[in-house]
Amino acid sequence: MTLGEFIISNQKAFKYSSGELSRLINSIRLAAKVVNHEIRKAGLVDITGAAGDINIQGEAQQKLDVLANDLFKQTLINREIVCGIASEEEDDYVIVEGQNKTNDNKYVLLMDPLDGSSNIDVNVSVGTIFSIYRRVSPIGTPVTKEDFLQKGSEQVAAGYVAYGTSTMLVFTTGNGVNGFTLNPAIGTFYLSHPNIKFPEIGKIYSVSEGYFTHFQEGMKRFLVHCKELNKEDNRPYTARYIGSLVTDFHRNMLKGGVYIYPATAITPNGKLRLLYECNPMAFICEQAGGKASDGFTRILDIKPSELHQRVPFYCGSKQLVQKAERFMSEFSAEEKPYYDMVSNNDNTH
Ligand code: AHM
Ligand code: MG
Repeated sequence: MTLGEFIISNQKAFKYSSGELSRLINSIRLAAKVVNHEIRKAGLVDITGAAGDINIQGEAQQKLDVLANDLFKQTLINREIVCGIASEEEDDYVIVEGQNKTNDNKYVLLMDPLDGSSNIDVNVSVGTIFSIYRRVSPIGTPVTKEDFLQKGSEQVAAGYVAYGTSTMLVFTTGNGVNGFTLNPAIGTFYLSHPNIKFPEIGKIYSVSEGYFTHFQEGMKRFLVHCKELNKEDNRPYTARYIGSLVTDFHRNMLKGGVYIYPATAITPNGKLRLLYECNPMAFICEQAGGKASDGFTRILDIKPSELHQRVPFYCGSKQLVQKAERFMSEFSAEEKPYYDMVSNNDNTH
């Protein structure tokens, strides 16, 4: 079954079936194929000049994350399919107006157009993450910040594109998670992973342990626990950290594991962005039977206050996330204010 056929046959299962959401997913599908095409040429940059340089046609080359942002934005704007866009690459949200300066669309889209982009130069997989909400402000008026600052539990759809050894589009509309693999020869996504479910018990942990010294006590003890020998519990676990959220998440969802970007003494709110990294992944995670929290609280229950706010992120197989949370509440509950009270919502890395 192709993605196009899937969308048509599942239209009724989409939360809102006016066809608008289907058209929006279709637009994402198109943009994903264009971005995929650009990414697959990335290794040739060495021949035509590094990003930021002047290429042989004398044109300035765009960095791929900026290019991906423009491609997704333009596709959505040209098709007049959303009323607003927020992106990791944009300081503020973008109001999308139709040709007559009005816009009757009801959805806003938030995205990280190219996550893990520092991996591009070394030929490692990257991804696009997106999150879709129904606007809360009146239809026909310009979108407001409140349309974007909704709890993750209000998401209508969320997904990611993994540009890996193959290109996959994985998404949920609140009715399970399905994965589609691109056949590059004909440019069509096929349903390859229907109804994906996280293995409840995983064996993989994905944490950047290089920051160990900056972690809270609970996280340190959890990591020691992961490495201890315990046959009943299948330990020691396996460490896998690519540093590309989409790729780490995707592997863990298929094989069973937990991804954690915790609070550190240097980055008290972690690194990842709540609105367009953690919320969409948390929605997919829960829809696949997994669990996502900030170590204490369910991600989807957090009321956002800023477009680019960061949050510690624990996400994956239920039992592993629960285990990490137990270590956090036993040893770091006292330290929790160290994440709550320090504001680290700037948009710089
Ligand atoms: P980015 O949005 O600048 O690409 O940062 C997000 C990425 C995630 O994909 C990845 O898991 C994390 O940053 C890696 O960070 P670190 O290098 O600190 O481990
Ligand atoms: Mg990112």
